[in-house]
Amino acid sequence: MSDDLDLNSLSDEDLVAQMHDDLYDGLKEEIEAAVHVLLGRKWTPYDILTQALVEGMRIVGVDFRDGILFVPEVLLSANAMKAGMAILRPLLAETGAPKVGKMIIGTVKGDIHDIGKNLVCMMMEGAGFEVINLGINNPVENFLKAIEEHQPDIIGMSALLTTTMPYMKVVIDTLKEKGIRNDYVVLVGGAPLNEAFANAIGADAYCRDAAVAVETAKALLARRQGSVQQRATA
Ligand code: B1M
Repeated sequence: MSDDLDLNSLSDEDLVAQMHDDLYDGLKEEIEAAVHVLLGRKWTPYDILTQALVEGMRIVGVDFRDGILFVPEVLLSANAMKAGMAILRPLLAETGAPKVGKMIIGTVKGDIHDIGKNLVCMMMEGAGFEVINLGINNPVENFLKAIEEHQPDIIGMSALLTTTMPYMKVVIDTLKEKGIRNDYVVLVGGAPLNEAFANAIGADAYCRDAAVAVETAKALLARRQGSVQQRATA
């Protein structure tokens, strides 16, 4: 972005296009400023997140795939994205709703992608879940430790690489070996996954995006609570 560009003078449409460019160029401060401008224009945090930030990152992803952008550039984009998300996080979490359940979530071993997972955390918090974010590159031991410490309702796993997604099965198989698999709802997500993969590894559901993760978590918890009540009254 040129130094003398006044973000306030841009229409919403041009500002969002400018944000896509700034995200592409990894301009953290410009992204932060633009997020504030859109908030000032009464955009919802969710619309800013999806239309400006996630869409901008999608464009980055296409050029990364096509060899036009490289890791150092994409890292700058990721930092700019995270800076925008940091402003929106408390706003999305500000629902004041009673906690509807607890989730631990982490990116699995060997994988350091965390933007999508962090987005899931934000949306789940916004929907009233308590979320314990285990970060990136988590071996099964980290999941087990967090389960013991936090007693969650839901275990979430994220993987963005075809080489790391099989590790999700290692985690689920370990839960099975310990006889605790059915004590939790297990949700998985990440760009290379699909429903068939989630079924094959024994997860409860594949979540295409953060909004689906929220809907799925609510639906599966409600079903689980329903069956517990049914057992209690039978
Ligand atoms: Co990476 N990378 N990357 N990368 N990177 C991908 C994933 C890739 C598809 C790019 C490409 O080639 N087109 C490709 C994977 C190919 C494959 O495996 N088939 C790839 C590669 C190859 C690599 C490296 C190997 C590159 C290299 O070193 N040569 C390397 C691996 C490092 C490692 O993990 N060991 C690498 C590194 C990096 C960076 C560090 C530079 C950076 C990550 C920075 C960070 O995350 N802090 C990076 C990025 C940014 C990407 C792309 C461009 C964008 C990912 C992203 O943030 N998307 C990505 C291309 C792409 O995906 N199109 C790519 C935006 C985000 C909002 O979407 O993560 O899909 P997403 O999350 C969504 C859903 O998937 C879902 O909800 C989210 C929100 O709606 N979801 C969940 C995700 N997790 C969930 C968990 C749930 C539920 C839903 O639990 C319940």
